[in-house]
Amino acid sequence: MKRHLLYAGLLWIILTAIGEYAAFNAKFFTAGAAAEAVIVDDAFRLLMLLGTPVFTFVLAGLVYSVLAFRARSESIEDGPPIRSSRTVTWLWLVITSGLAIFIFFNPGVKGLNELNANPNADLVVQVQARKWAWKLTYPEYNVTIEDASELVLPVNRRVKFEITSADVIHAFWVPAFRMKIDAMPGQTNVLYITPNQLSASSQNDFNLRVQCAELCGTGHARMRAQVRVVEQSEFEAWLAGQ
Ligand SMILES: [Cu+2]
Repeated sequence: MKRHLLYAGLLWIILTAIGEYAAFNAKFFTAGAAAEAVIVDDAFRLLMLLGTPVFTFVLAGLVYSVLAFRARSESIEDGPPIRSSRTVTWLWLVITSGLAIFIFFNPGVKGLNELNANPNADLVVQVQARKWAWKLTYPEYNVTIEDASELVLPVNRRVKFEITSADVIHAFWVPAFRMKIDAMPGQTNVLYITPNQLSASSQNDFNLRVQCAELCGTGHARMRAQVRVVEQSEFEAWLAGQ
């Protein structure tokens, strides 16, 4: 028994080392383009780091048991019954509950607070989704764009998006900003985003575009608008031209 625990434990440590190395170093996504993206990416990485030892614990137990306790050809009898261990049960309960409670507060409550607590914004953009287009309004500038082909934003300004829908449930999503929220009829959902990188001049970046992320009918996949992040002066010039 001691020997089995030792081997399974070693397997757990090795798998955990490999998993943590990957979780630390893997590039899960392409580069973010908003201040909020850092918070989301850090949260994702923390969850990977915390989840890896739990995953490899189960994997090590499973893989080791399959190899060490497999039926030998000369025996088709059941193995000896497994008795539960109170210690193991309690340890499992306490450790995994502790982890769940920890991530509820960090990155859960802490991260949401960082994203949403500050109600100040430099710019408001109202977004109305419908089948199958985005209508964008800059209320402070009296500019409305029906069927927007692009969303133009000033760099390093905190933008408050007020998102709703004219018909069914859609979802506002910009991958490079890491932010996504449902667009629902009769309700306004709010997202704060601070783009912190100018868009490259080459367009058609599928990471940097508004994409509907809630299946809403035949035009769903085409329901998108390129995001263009520009300097404040260029932004104002663009507004004036609308
Ligand atoms: Cu949609």
